Amino acid sequence: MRKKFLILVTIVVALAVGFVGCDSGTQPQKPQKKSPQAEGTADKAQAKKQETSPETQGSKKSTEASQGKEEGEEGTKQEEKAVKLDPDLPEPMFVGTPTNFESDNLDPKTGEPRGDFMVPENTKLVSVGKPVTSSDPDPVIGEISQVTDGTKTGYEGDYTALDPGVQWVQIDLENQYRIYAILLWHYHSQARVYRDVIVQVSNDPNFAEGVKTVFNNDHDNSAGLGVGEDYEYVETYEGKLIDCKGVTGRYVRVYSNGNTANEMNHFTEVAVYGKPAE
Ligand SMILES: [Ca+2]
Repeated sequence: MRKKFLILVTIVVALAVGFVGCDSGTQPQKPQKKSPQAEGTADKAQAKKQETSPETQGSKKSTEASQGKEEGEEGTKQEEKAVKLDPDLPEPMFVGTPTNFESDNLDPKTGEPRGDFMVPENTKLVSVGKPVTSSDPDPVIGEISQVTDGTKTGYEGDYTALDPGVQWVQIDLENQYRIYAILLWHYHSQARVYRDVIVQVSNDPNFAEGVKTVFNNDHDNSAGLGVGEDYEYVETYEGKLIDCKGVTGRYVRVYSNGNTANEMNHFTEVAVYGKPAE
């Protein structure tokens, strides 16, 4: 009896499977199949969709989705339109590729033109005249306010010099900014490499938390802030341009640890380019 019943069940199941198979067409697996390419495209489309505004996503029907996406992308492009950073540069103090210094971690692009650097439209110089503090409150030469006085020539008297060892200057931008570039000048009237150049951004004036490191060329951790992967570079009139990628913060701190000519830490100017953070 039980055997008959089992056979009956088997037949019924077999018929049912066959019926479903016929009903769904000759390629029952097709709807579940997706080529890796199609899958990738869908993922990308989904990712793009998430990048656009929630309003666009919510209000548009699927038939209007592509149109809505284009509008969203255009809107984003307009907001973040890139323009060439055009910093005010001082006159060069020497020409040619400098060689009279030692560095085992020197930027291989040393001596090459820097080229254009793009920033979002309406990015402004936001550091001039802003308050400066430092690890050495009594500079050997000059005043720490010279770090943001807008003067960046390589002449004597246009820099402040802090004691030997690891020292820093810190700028209070007085508001939070999205920072896109920092241009940094030490003493640049001769070819020099400043050691352990580390640039950090934070909303904490004590740099105890929320610290974002935007540049670190201390490749042997001699400053004790961690190993950095950036190159050492030679000071020139162009300043060192640091790509900050829109990092947000109110305070900028710049470290150094002597240089190839002497143990002092000379700061000529730190120029911060950004837009108010919303
Ligand atoms: Ca200055």
